[in-house]
Amino acid sequence: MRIVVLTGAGISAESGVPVFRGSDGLWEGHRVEDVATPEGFARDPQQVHAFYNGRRAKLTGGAVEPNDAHRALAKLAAAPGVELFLVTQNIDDLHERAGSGEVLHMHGELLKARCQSCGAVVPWREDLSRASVCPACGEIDCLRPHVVWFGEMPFGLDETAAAISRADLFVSIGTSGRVYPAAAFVSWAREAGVPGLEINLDESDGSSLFTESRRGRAGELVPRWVDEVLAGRKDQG
Ligand code: BV8
Repeated sequence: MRIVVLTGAGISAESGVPVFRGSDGLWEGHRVEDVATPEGFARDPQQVHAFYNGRRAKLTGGAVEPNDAHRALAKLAAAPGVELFLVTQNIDDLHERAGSGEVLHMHGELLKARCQSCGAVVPWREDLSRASVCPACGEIDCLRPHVVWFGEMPFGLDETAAAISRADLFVSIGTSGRVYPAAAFVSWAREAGVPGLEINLDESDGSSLFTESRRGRAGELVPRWVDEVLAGRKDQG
């Protein structure tokens, strides 16, 4: 059975990683234009570094752990007869830490830095600043977070489109369906005749496009859905 799963910030919410839109959302107190665009970085690199340094320190600080939803997807991927294509909008490493081997981070990764001089992408767990030295070319004032900002091309779109077109099921977990092209994946699935299942705490912008939409916490609903699939019952519930 070929399944494509797209995850968003909602799957990491129960691990203590703040989502973007909500009362204490990440965009509160920050203008997207200032901290999540190339223009914002060019204008004030230190402000952008501070925004990502704070998130990186929280992620690596020991208080953030994968939750049952991350673990259930790792279990699904390991099941015989299941071919799972996991694409995430999240820049945390919780899928990997839960045991998922292949994760496509379409919006990049918080624990990597990219050199604007030599193009190297390197693991990075500390604070980034203009004084950081590229370990590949030795330059300074050249490293940026290896994340996709607004206006930048997401990673792996062709692979994702191909995986959706040949899938038996497309599942979206924990995303508001606000940001494109990720928010269009459910439409790509519909065009290919692939049924869509949404698992989300609230109604999302794309909920009406799914064959089925389940309301609730990922930590509770994702393990239950995975058990349904593994028991061979119809995964449409
Ligand atoms: C691009 C990385 C060109 C950085 C992020 C007008 C119309 C259409 C599109 C556009 C437009 N104007 C501009 C655009 C393009 C733009 C865009 O979509 N803008 C939006 C605002 C309209 N997109 C881009 O610029 C993208 N690039 O378009 O390039 C292109 C396009 C196609 C082909 C080639 C080239 C790049 C966008 C990437 C930006 N980077 N993140 C970082 O992390 O700092 S975006 C960031 O927000 C996330 O990665 C994610 O993608 C996005 C949305 O976040 P969510 O994950 O959905 O989180 P959110 O808080 O919104 O929602 C959480 C959900 O979880 C809620 O629904 C909640 O109910 C639920 N939830 C909460 N708790 C739980 C839960 N669910 C279950 N259990 C729980 N416990």
